[in-house]
Amino acid sequence: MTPEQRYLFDVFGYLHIEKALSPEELRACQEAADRYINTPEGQLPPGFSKDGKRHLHGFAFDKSLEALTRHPSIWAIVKELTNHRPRLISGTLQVDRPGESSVGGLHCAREGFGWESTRYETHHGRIYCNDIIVFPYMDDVNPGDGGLIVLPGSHKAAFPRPEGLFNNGLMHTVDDLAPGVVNITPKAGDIIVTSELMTHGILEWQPKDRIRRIIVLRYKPQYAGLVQSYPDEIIARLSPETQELIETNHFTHVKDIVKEETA
Ligand SMILES: O=C(O)CCC(=O)C(=O)O
Repeated sequence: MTPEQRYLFDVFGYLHIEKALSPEELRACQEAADRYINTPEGQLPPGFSKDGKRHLHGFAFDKSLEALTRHPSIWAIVKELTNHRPRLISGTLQVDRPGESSVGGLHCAREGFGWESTRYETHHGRIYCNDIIVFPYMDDVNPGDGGLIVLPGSHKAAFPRPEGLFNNGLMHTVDDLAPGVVNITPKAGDIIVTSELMTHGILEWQPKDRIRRIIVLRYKPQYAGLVQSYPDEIIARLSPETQELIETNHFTHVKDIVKEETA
């Protein structure tokens, strides 16, 4: 994690990494995502299934998508935030289609799972956070399109969010955006990194002729979360390195993949 990334993540609670994917990586990911999206449910490989806009285990559908889980643009960040004990707990392909997208009210781990559930701290000049989300974008999001909204700085909030603030937490379009809430508009190939402690939500998808494909990669420390959250058929498709990434381990164990040098 560079000093710039550390400063911005600490102040705002999220990072917007522009052009994280090369044009070739992006094209491969878009094609793979489309293959998953366009395959009828009954013809999907074993272990995959769809739940509305969520395409479960999307990261495992193709090697181009699997590569996102340790992409050089995010790997040093994921390692630092988990204190070098990373575990990928899920990786869903999520699709917003014209007319189908559902609005998501403001929420965060503190509100959903209790104030004591999730930590954000700094130690020895490094950031620690035990619930991280990485969103690689396969499509452009332009101002006015909708999509992800965040309340910058809220990852460090010390007080519960009063119910009435920010339109009671419900905003449908950018026109409803309450002061202080920001709509993030990444381009295809950008990656957003944030924490579940960040108060965030989703605006309705407005474009009539474009979709929004994102991968929702969730990481926790390797000693937290469910013991087994992947079907055997999904695990069998993964490279040995990704299999290590999804493993649970004791907190003293250092995974081989963590020893890899990246930017
Ligand atoms: O759709 C998005 O941009 C955000 C998704 C999200 O917040 C989630 O999956 O928890």
